[in-house]
Amino acid sequence: MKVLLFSMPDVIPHIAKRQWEAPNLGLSSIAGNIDGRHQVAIADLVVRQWSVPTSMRRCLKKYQPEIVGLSAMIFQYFTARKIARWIKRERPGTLIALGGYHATTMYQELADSPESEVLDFIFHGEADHAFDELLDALEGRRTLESVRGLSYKQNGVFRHNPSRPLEDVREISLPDRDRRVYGGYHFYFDKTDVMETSRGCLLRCNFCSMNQMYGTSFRTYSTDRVLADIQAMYRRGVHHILVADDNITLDVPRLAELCDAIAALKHPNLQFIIQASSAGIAKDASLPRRMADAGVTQVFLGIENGSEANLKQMKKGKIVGVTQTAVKRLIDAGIIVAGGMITGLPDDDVASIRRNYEFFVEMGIHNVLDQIITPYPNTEMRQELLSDGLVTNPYDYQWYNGYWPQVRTRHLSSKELLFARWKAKRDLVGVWRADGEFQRNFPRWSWFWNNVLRNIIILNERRMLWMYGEKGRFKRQMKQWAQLNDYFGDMVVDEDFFDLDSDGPESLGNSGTERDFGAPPRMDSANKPAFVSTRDLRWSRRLGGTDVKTGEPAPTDSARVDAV
Ligand code: B12
Ligand code: SF4
Repeated sequence: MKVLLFSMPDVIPHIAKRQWEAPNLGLSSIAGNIDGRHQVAIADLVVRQWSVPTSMRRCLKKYQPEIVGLSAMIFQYFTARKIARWIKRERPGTLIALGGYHATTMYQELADSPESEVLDFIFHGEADHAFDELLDALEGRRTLESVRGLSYKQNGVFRHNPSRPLEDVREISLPDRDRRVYGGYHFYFDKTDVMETSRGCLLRCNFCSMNQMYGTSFRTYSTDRVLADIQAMYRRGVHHILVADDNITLDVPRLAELCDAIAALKHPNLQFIIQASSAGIAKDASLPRRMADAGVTQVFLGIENGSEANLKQMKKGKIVGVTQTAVKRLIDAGIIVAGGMITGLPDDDVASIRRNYEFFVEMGIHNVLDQIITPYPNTEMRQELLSDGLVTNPYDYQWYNGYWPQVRTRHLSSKELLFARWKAKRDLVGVWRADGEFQRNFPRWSWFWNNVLRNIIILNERRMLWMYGEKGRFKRQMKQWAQLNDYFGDMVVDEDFFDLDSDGPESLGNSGTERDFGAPPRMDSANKPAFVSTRDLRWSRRLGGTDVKTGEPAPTDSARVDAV
């Protein structure tokens, strides 16, 4: 069959538009596991943001797909459904499948919504093998009913097959990056790609969607497979790699050995960004050095907050001390630290928000990646915020990307929260400078940024403040950022939300959109998380673990996962 896979173009305001444009790994993994008799093309629309409709039209014309697959996180679904409608209009016979995080966490609600009219298939969970099974079914070699993790239509109504057990990662072939139709992926203009060395996480941070995909589990790829993947990318001229693992530091000895094996490849200029937990990094004093030797130049640390009370609210544990240790050791090893921050917790006020930024700045974090707590569907955090009456936009998910506030705190309205965060970041972090490790790792880009772009931005900001004042500047910038993902020229934004002198709407989202997005998430009306009780138990059994609801040791296929 002819298959065309699209990832969505939507980006977030705080990862500057042209700074980082990475391919979607999930789609390459699906392509790598599809039988060779099918023709597969992958179009990552993130590298065609300025011409989405034209690029799609060209792809449809060139590849004449019989089935189109769309990959979307929650905030990207808004664009995905427009694309689905658009394809059905342009090429009515084309089948459309939706997969990824939004489909996985909300497949039943999506199936019940009017929007499901344009969808033929919804995948919940991993689809490395499931998509190939669907193609088999469409060619009559098996039944649709036998494809686990698939929802399909029968007489116009969606039927949901049982969820899929977690894949045995030994049976997942390497991603096929040759199926991509575009090039130009980059990180600060270095050619970039994405890989994984493990899947899953054993922690239970209550705002995270991840366990709805993998349950509470941790599966690791073999060192040979990881090295083969790196070699394949290196041969393609990729020297900069994002490791997509949720928490690569769960098994510290494995990570250290993996680093040694990568260092032994002796590939010059190989650079990695990894995501890690502070506790994992702090566990072994030799780890940052071994990571640096392997080429790890940047670590994204899930720090989230400097307040013990806020950390407790997010079920992050008491990590302030280990965070300080981890950050210091990484900086000492010459590694850039990008600190993930979550703000806007129920008891936050202007002072506590500013204290949190100070905490990050004092530690010497190079890059503060700040998000406002977001009530992602079917997460425990959403339940808590809803029952405390703090969610101001429960259903208009296009704004659920961590930048825009979907909540208020006990002291700040959503609008005040957005402004407090905007101002704290400007006052305390300021216009970022590419210093130290950044300069060493990206010398040309750092020079251009520090000497040219940064000065232009500072001058422009001064001019804007002089012309419009602080509130005016805030309003203009927010309006511009809110329209960042308007690829079809039809996005409606209520500007009053950014006007600090007007009472304005309570949130940026449209409260009338519930019906567009289907029923409220299942957990919104349930006492118990239905999702966890059915799927996680099945996954736990398959992996030989115990009931995740009891809090017993979680399932893993790695024998020596450190206590977390
Ligand atoms: C890497 C990553 C990123 C990278 C993205 C780079 C890139 N192009 O890949 C970066 C760091 C930039 C990033 C940023 C963000 N991310 Co992110 N990210 C991830 C992460 C850790 C891994 C994704 C990945 O590659 N997984 C490995 C591949 C193999 O799996 P996969 O993508 O899930 O694909 C499988 C299935 O989903 C399915 N599938 C996927 N697409 C499709 C399509 C079809 C047709 C089918 C059939 C199946 C299918 O099959 C695939 C194979 O099994 C996930 C968490 C996770 N573990 O998945 C979060 C995650 C996806 N991110 C998330 C979020 C919220 C964000 C941000 C909004 C956060 C923020 N505010 O900063 C931004 C938005 C980025 C943007 N677009 O501007 C959330 C999504 C929540 C949700 N409910 O939608 C996740 C789940 C993290 C979390 N802990 O909650 N992210
Ligand atoms: S450590 Fe990261 S991946 Fe694991 S549960 Fe917490 S936020 Fe999610």
